[in-house]
Amino acid sequence: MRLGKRVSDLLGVSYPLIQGGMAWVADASLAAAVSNAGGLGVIAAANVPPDILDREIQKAKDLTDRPFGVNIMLMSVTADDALELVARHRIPVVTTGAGSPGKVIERLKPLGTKILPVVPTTALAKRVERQGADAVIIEGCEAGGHIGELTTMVLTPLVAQAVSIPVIAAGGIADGRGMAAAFALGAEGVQVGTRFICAAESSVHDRYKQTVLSAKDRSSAVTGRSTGHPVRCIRNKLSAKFDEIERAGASVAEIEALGVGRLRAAVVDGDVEMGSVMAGQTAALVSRISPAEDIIREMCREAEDVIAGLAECAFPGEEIR
Ligand code: TUI
Repeated sequence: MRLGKRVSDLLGVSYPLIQGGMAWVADASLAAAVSNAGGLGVIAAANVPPDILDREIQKAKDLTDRPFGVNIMLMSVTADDALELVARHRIPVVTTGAGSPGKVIERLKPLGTKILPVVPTTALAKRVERQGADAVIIEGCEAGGHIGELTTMVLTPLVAQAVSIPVIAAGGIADGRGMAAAFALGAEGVQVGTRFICAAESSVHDRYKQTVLSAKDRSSAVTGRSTGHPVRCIRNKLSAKFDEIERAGASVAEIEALGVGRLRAAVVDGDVEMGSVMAGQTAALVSRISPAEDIIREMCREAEDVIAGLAECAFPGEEIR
């Protein structure tokens, strides 16, 4: 069977590659570009007022005839409105994050929507399978934004052996090497976020893109660990301020207050010093701005090459079989 066929058939796409539903970043123009290139583009509904989300969905429908999805961020105050819009537009695929997707599954499953919750642990993966999820996206802590504690390297095989629905790996995947590794670990698809921040079709502020492009391995920081809602971003004045107030014993409310509006400030206004430049550890691997189509083709081609190369190898020394 072709690699990732269960996932590409489920989603109705050519490649088993989903674009991350990044808040403020994943709009209609990015989602449509990814879908037109054969992946699954996703519009982020987090904190988007219903009239604007409605317009974005309509815009994506105008820009592509291929399937695209919507990400419902369950902690967002607009999550219920997003759920109704997705139902009304008969969106074929929904990804969820930052909470239990029970209500989403109950509302959308009867409509035939494919539901792919993002989860950070094995226990949650098993729970969403029981609740009726069609596949599960496991997100390792290499990812950007709101993260769990486990790495993709460990979470992928653990969840792959614990559930029967397809596992899609997210966090730490930005090229064909990471994609091949995810398949080696038992994933049947990948979700890619950070690399698409620097897609030509991404509307994020140019200073945000340049900050991702300049990132090195140690540029990545996690803010707000003590609140129980850690967020991975690129180290800057804001992340230093988070460290400072956390060390000084600030309350959860004070720490959370420091984060309010910071993602929008970075993405929309280009405030890359006091804004929250959310990105995964793979920012260090992203070195140029390219069209979504080139990103997808390059990743899939490289993954095939890596897998073919490994198949020719053998360990030195005595035969083991
Ligand atoms: O949701 C994400 N990543 C995000 S959301 C986001 S928006 C934001 N804006 C400002 C400040 C903070 C965040 C940025 N990045 N990833 C998916 C994800 N879901 N990671 C972890 C989870 C998760 C956590 C708990 C999923 C389910 C869950 O369930 C808890 C329960 O008890 O059911």
